[in-house]
Amino acid sequence: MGLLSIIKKVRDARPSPRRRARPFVRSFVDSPSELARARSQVKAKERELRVLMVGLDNAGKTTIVKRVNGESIDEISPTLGFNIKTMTYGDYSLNVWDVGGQKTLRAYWRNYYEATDGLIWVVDSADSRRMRDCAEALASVLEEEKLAGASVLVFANKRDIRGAMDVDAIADVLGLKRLVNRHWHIVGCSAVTGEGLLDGFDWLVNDCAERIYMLA
Ligand code: G3D
Repeated sequence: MGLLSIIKKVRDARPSPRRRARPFVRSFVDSPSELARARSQVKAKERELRVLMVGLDNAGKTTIVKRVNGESIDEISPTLGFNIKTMTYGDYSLNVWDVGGQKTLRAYWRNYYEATDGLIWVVDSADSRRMRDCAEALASVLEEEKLAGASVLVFANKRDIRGAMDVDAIADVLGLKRLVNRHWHIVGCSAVTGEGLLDGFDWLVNDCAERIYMLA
C-alpha cells in the first residue's frame, strides 16, 4: 500500500477543522505508529496481505505457489529473479513474492522486505547436507528490521521423499524454538502431494489477519 493511497484515505476521512489545521503528512512523520495504524486500516479493508516466500534454491518455493494456485507442477524452471502471484485465499487476496534462492541472488532478497506481512521460509527436508546453510540464511533474514513484525511460516517441504528429516529436528537446526517476540509456525508439507500446504497457509493468513485487525 503506497503512502499516497494512505494519505488519500486519511484526506477522505475529512478530519475536523482543528485536526485539519495540523499538516497531516507531518503528523505521520511525527508519529510512525499513526502511519502504521492508517496502513493497517486500509489493508484490513482491502483484505490484502503481502507474503514473501524465500529459502534456499531447489527447496520447492515455485512448486508450492503453483500447487496452491491450482497450476500444473509438471514443468518448473528455476526462479532466476522473482515471480509474483496474486491469489485469493478465503476472504483475502495474497500477493505472494517468490524470490530466487541461489547464493548469488540472496543479496537481493532485502529489496523485497518492505511491507511484508508474512514470510514463508521453505526448506527441502530431504537436503540434510545443506540444513546448516539453510539455518544461517534464515537467521540473517530474521535479523532484518523490516521483517521484525512479519509472521513466519516454515514449510518443511518434500516430506514425500524417503529419509526426509522430521519436522521437529528441522525446527531444532533452524533454531526456531529460540526465537522470541516472533510469531512462527512450522508445518511439514509436500508440494507434490499437497499435504500440509493448506494448514500452513491457514495459519499464516490467520496470524497476519489477527495482527492487522488488532491494529486497525
Ligand atoms: P525453488 O523454487 O525453491 O528453487 P522449485 O524450487 O519449486 O523449482 O523445485 C525444485 C525441484 O524440487 C523441482 O524438481 C520440483 O519438482 C521439486 N520439488 C518441489 N517440491 C517438491 C516436493 O514436495 N517433493 C518432491 N519430491 N519434489 C519437490 P526438478 O526435478 O524440476 O528440479
